[in-house]
Amino acid sequence: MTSQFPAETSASGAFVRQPYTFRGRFSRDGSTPFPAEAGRYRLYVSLACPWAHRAVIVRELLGLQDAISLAVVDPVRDERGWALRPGDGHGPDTVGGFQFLSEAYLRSDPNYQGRYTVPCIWDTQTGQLVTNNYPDITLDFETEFTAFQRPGAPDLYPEALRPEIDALNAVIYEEVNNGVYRAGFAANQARYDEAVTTLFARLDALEQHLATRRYLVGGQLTEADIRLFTTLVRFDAVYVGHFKCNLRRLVDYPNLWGYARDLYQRPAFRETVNFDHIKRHYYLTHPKLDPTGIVPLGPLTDWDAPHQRERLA
Ligand SMILES: N[C@@H](CCC(=O)N[C@@H](CS)C(=O)NCC(=O)O)C(=O)O
Repeated sequence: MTSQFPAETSASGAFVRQPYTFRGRFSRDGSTPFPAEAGRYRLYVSLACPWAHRAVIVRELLGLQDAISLAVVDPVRDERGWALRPGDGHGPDTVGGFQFLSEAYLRSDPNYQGRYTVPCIWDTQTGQLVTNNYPDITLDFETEFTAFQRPGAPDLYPEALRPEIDALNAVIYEEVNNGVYRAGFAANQARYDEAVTTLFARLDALEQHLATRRYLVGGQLTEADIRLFTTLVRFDAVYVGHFKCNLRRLVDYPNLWGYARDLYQRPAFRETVNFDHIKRHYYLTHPKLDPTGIVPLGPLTDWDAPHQRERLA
């Protein structure tokens, strides 16, 4: 049984994420039990989930679709956890044969007590989960699956930029990616106030940062942009209302909003954004936050409006 909350609340009322359980790493040289191979691994995601969305975008950008198969869960999660059922944009799990994601977790470890989270990767050869540790997944796609990437695939994690990318990722994770969850799942006013204040201070700083730069780090698209994008694209649709992150909207930040559209207007981003899954997941999966089960129709947002950020290239 899983509760509606993705993690526990501490005694102080703060939202605390659970640690990851499956932490296998892929290797290009076979130095780990999971060598990078085409056709062996299957990525399980929810298109609603910002952590899973990163992996979906990177898989597309790098052209790994034929090497790593994809299974999309139903966006609405009940007490049985994520389900694989026929539907729009998702379907039965023809490879793993799972009806619920819990089956993959419990087949890998019958004593597993944690949450059944996406993203996770299933090894069709050994019949076990390799990892549900999302920060490793994109980095391994970028650095260990190079032999299977499309010709001309971008280097999203260039060695020279790694210290800067890692440092920015750490701050953005704490204050933005997880910051919206800390606001939404805060159990008291003080923890909510803290999370929202910190979140918007960081968005204000990023707004300045992006005034003169097209990308976050090094004048090129990197892992850092993908991690920020998956929170920004959900911001006005769910975090402003459902998580009460409402000091400002994304559309109120000219640079952040232009930056988000610049990314969205590329196929690997646009084709992996599913606002229907995003809205139905958040508004229907946390009845404590939104007991009516009514999914808002808006906002009406023009993601295709010209962004004019080429001038910063
Ligand atoms: N496993 C990670 C991140 C991934 C994550 O939170 N995934 C969510 C969806 S956005 C999930 O699968 N939740 C299922 C659950 O909590 O039962 C964590 O909780 O820190």
